[in-house]
Amino acid sequence: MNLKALIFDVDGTLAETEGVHLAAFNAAFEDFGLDWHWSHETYLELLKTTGGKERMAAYHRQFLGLDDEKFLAIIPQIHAHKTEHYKRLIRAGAVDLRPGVQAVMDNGKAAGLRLAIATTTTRANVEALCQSVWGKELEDVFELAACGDEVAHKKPAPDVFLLALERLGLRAENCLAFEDSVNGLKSANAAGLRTIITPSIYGLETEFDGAEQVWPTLEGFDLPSILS
Ligand code: XBP
Ligand code: MG
Repeated sequence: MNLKALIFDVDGTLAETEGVHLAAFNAAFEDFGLDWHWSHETYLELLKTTGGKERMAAYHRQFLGLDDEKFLAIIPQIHAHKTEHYKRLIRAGAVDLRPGVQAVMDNGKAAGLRLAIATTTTRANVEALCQSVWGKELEDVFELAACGDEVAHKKPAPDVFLLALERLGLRAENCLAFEDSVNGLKSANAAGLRTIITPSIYGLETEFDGAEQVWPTLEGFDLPSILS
């Protein structure tokens, strides 16, 4: 494999951020006086819908059986509040990198590989994570990022990985993806990428058909074995 770049998912892969997303959603619901409070169990089910705005619409329609166009129209405003809460919590140090992630990034860079992001979340959230974890700007840690609202179709569609490949100017066979969920695996595979899976504690999935390798964390993953 003539590897040239590593493309990382963010939520659940770089760090276990979904607990912070959940807290941010519930804080935003309070801001808007909604009698919504998502439990951990409800959120595990809701995570099957990627994208925070899409997730709130899914809760409204599928969980509450409603279809109120006036409410659906204010979801972007609720999501903007949610993002501000998320950034505040991340900046306060809510998460650390998952085990082994920094070593894979360091080994990749030492081997001359380019590092990129392909995520469903917002660029602002990735920027907050980079500041919190590395004290740096996003582009000082990763060469580039492809983020949720930049593409028409979120994961499991391939769009965001295809955008990352386009911006890198690389072919899928020269890149390796890192993901935590079946939606992410499907997205990366559909874009033609071999994918290393490290399941998130917020995932219900146990089967990852199509994964190149599945590891509990990246501590066990041996990048040189892929480089050879
Ligand atoms: C996981 C997602 C995101 C987050 C919430 O993204 O599906 O929607 O759960 O973030 P990733 P937003 O591809 O990084 O695993 O509210 O910003 O969507
Ligand atoms: Mg993820």
